[in-house]
Amino acid sequence: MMKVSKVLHVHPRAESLRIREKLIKHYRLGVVALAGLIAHGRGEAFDYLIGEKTMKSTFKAIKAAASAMLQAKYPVISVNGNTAALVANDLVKLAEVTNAKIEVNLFYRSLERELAIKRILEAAGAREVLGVGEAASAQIPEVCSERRRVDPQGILRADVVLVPLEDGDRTQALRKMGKIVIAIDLNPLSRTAQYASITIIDNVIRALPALVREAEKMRNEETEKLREILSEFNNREVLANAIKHINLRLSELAQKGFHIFEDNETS
Ligand code: PTJ
Repeated sequence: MMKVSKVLHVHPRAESLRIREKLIKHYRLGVVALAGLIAHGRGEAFDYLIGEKTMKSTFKAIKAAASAMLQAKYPVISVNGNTAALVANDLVKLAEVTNAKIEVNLFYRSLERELAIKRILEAAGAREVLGVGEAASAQIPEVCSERRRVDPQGILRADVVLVPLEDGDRTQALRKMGKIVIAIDLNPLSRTAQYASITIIDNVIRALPALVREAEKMRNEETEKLREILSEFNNREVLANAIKHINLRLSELAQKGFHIFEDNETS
């Protein structure tokens, strides 16, 4: 049997396999939850439908998200297992550019996982990691999962919270608390995507670096300009455009018949 490392050089979907390997490795290291592997599979399915490229309408959401984070008085980035495994460096860079706090917040909470994620973030350059152990001493009302536990110096007092790979209940609860919630989720139909103030419908692998680039570009903009970007942003439109994009893409593919397997069939 061919070793995975060899397959990675020749496989047509090598990048996708590399990401899977990274998640499996981090599952074994106690960073990613077992359910995180399943959640990634759901994400991959939507990425296939989207075309594995950032959609035009998503760039609008990325711009609005950068503008919201740069305008925020107290922005916080919520980090879970999958995002720590996949984009730790970009999370730390984003925190630096937008002057945001980083907080570990898990659906499947355990002190071991919190510490493992903290170590990864620190290795990526984070100087402060909130929400670990006793530090997560506050609770978000109306959330029954472990995600309700937050740091009083972090998510509890934040005005803007970035939540990559979130669940719908907490997104809704954070909105009810008056916070601006920025979600990153490949599924435009998920409750998180629907409830967030700004939904970046994209793979965290692409969305995080794009968000860092946008924040770097915009960090010296006038506050007035940043406000204008945010006030003109319409999340309903972004969600509708993503669904239209999938719909159109599938219709075109259905008309053409086979697409990606064409070469294989003739060779
Ligand atoms: O690390 P923990 O303990 O917080 O647990 C993490 C998971 C992901 C298991 C937990 O947050 C969970 O159960 O999430 P859900 O409710 O399954 O939601 C995950 C969402 O993220 C789904 O809508 C997926 O489509 C989406 N998703 C998965 N992988 C990616 C993604 N979105 C963007 N980029 C991805 N790579």
